[in-house]
This record gives sequence, C-alpha cells and structure tokens, in this order.
Amino acid sequence: MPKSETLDFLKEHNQHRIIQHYQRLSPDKQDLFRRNLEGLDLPLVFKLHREFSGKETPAHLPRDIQPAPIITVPATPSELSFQEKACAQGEALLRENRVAVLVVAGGQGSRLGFNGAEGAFLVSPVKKKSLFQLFSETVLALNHRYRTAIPLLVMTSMENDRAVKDFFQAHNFFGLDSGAVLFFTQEMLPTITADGSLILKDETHLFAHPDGHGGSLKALHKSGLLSELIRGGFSELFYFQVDNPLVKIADPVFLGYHRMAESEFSLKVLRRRNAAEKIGLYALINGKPGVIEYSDLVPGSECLSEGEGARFWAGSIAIHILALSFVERLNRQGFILPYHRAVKITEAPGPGGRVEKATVWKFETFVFDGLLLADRTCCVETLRAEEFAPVKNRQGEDSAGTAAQAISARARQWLVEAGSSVAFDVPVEISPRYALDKEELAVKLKGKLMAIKEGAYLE
Ligand code: UD2
Repeated sequence: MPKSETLDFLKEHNQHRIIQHYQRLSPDKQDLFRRNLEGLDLPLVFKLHREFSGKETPAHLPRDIQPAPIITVPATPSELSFQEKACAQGEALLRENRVAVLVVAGGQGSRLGFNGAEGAFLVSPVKKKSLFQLFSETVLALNHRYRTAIPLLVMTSMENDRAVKDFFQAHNFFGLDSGAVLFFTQEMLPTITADGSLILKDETHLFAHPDGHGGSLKALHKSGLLSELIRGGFSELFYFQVDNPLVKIADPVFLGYHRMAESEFSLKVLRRRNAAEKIGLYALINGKPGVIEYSDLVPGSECLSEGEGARFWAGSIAIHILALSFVERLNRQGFILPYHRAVKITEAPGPGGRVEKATVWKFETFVFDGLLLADRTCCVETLRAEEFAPVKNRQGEDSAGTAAQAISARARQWLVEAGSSVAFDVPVEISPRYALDKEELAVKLKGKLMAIKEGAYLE
C-alpha cells in the first residue's frame, strides 16, 4: 500500500497512536513497517471488532442442541465385527498410500507459558522424548508396517516456524525422510484492544496472533500442499494437535469408519470428565453434527447440567480425518469459518508508551466448525486412557507430568494384558517402533512374560 493510503486507512480507523509512531520513524523503517502491515488483514480485524463490540462472551448458544450419533466402543459381537471390517478398510487406505497426517503446531501455547515450539516439549517418561519425536517415530513405524510413505505435515505460525524447522533439522527429522516432512505456515491476525486500538509489538511490527487452527484449511491450500497431495493420490488427511502424546496417528479403525460412512469430516470423542472439562461438546446443533467450544458453554445451559451429563457426554479431543476432496471443495467455493473471540489481559504499550495492562481481543477460527460445512460426517468414541493426555499447563492437570504418567499407564496396561507384571509406580515406555498397539506388543513378546520392577523402555 502506498504511504498516503496506509495513513488514510489508519486515520479512518482512528489509529492515531500508530500514526504518531509511524511518523516518528525513519523512511527506511516506515517502509519496513508498511511491508509488515501488508502481511496482516487489517480490514478483517476492524470488521470483526465492529461485529463483536457490544456482544457478550460467551456467545449465545444455538437454540436446538441434541445428542449426536456416535459409533461407541464396541460391546456386542456385531459391533466388534463392524470394527474389524473398519480396521481392514483403514489398513487398505494406508497400504494404498492414500493417507497423509497433519499436526497443527502453530499455537502460542499461552497456558504453557511457552513461545517456542510446543512440539519440542519433552514428555515421554523414560527416554524423555519430545512430542515431535513421538509423532515422527509413530509415522516411521506406520510406514514400516504398511510399506507406505506417509507424509507428515506440520503447520507452524510465523512465531515458531524457524524454531520448529530447526528442531526437526537438529534431530535429523527423527529418522524420517526430510522430504516427507512438509512444513507450512498459518496466517496471523492483528490483536486489538477492546476499545479498537492496534498494539505495537516493536518499532516496525504490530502485535499479532496465529489465526486459529481453522486457518489450517486455507493455509494448506495457499501453500500448494493440498493440490500436491491430491495429485500424489492422497485422499484422507489425519489431523491432530501437537499437545497430545497419546494420539493414535492414522488409526486404521478410525480411517475405516470414516471411509465406510463416506465421511468428509470425522472426529473422535470421549466421555467428558465433567461438564467443566476444557474440551468442546459434540452435539447436533440445529440438527447438524458440530462442536460447541467449551468457552462458549455458558454456565446454566442445559447440556452442562449434571442431570444431562449422561446424554451430553461426548467431548471432542481434536482428532479428525478430513477428506482432501472436501478441503479442496471448501477452498474452491471460498468458504468462511466463523470467527471466535478470545478475551485476554495482556501487557501492551499504553498512550504514553508505558507498558500497562490492557484487555485485548484475539480472533480465531476453529477447524471443527468445518463439520457444519460437510455433507457427511462420522464420529467415533475412543478411550481417554488409550488416546488423550494433553500437555496444556505448566503444572497440575493436563501438564507434561500427567502426560508422562498417562504414557506409562498405557504401556503398563498393554504389558499386563500381554501377561507381564509391572510394578505400579515405575515409569514404563514402549517405543512406537517396537509396538504401535497392544496387539503388536503381544506378538512381539511372543508369550514371554516379563516382571518389570523398575523403569523400563522397550525398543
Ligand atoms: C482444544 C479444543 C478443545 C479440545 C482440546 C483438546 C479449540 C478451540 N478447542 O482446546 O475443544 O478439543 O483442544 O485438547 O481448539 N493451534 C494452532 N494454531 C492456532 C491455534 C492453535 O496450530 O492458531 C494448535 C495449538 O498448537 C494446539 C492446538 O491447536 O496444538 C490447541 O489449541 P488451544 O490450546 O488453543 O486449544 P485448547 O487446548 O483450548
């Protein structure tokens, strides 16, 4: 944008503080500042600010919320045989090299108080492997098992792109072919104060934040990777978040259910610990399957009450499969996901340049809102102990500590089911390259019974 247009645009939106700052910069820095502004969708953020002004957070819930259909953990012989069929179909997809996996890792990890690569967090209980190492080794093991070459896509943001790439490079891509790890970057949106002012981050940048994991659907397209995958014959994208070390990547059963339903957007759910757990609620929203984010669940709403807990039990753990043809169609049709507002208190330079506390708004889109745009969906129940132990907080609930315990507990359970005995309080870890699931572990142990009394690592 030429200089005069930039200034007019900022004036129009009452950004006097930013204009004053800009006018004090040297011509070189003014150019740099303008170039940096061009990377940000300012008109969008002003529009969203107008739309959200005067609105309450949380937003009003939709009128009609009902429990949605779910393929629950099989309990009857016919459900078990359906599951076996699904597994065979999913395995066929893997063997045919139709499945790519995507880990979204562009978030700010604010609850973790961490600005670098969330995936570099060391979580495993014995070997202290990072999240990225666990995921990469799982992909390696899948490649080996299904004689395939699964691309690992990693979505970063401008804030952590360098750190993520450096981390993979420093570890030789954890044994993966470097050409099979595909990075792409999501967009940023300016952060804005509740009264509508943009905030300076430094001399030549505004404060901005990643545009939410919903941004992955557009960024995948913009990066060219979506068409590359489709051209390469891939049809399904297994999607998960970087913070969950227990995720069962490219689970063949889930892939099979997804395929049998000819689903465009599938998700895994589990039983919420309680109505206050910070995971989205899966339900029929005005008759369509969707997810209501936990922060939008207003206290007192029907689906939160204890009495309704038995009906509204399904929490979304952000594990999805998307048909690539669906993602392609959305982009072709110029889709729009709704924006959500997060209200935060942060430190920002005030009118006199002094840093002070400010209430700011961050606008984000959520990938699960794509469910409402899909023609066919599929939802599958999973078990917390098998598949969900997120690292969200520095300490306490959902921290690196609880995730390490969950990895140990799952390994112990698999070993016990295979006939071994494991002391209760010792850390145990099974490398994904040794066994991806309890069935594979039983085969590897070949009936050998172990008595584990101290920390153990199976590789
Ligand atoms: C998310 C889900 C919640 C539940 C839970 C399970 C949302 C809004 N809510 O809650 O329903 O499934 O996870 O753990 O997602 N990320 C990006 N780019 C962004 C923002 C986030 O890549 O712009 C990634 C981030 O790196 C992280 C994940 O998405 O891996 C989750 O983000 P979050 O921490 O904001 O979501 P959370 O834990 O509140």
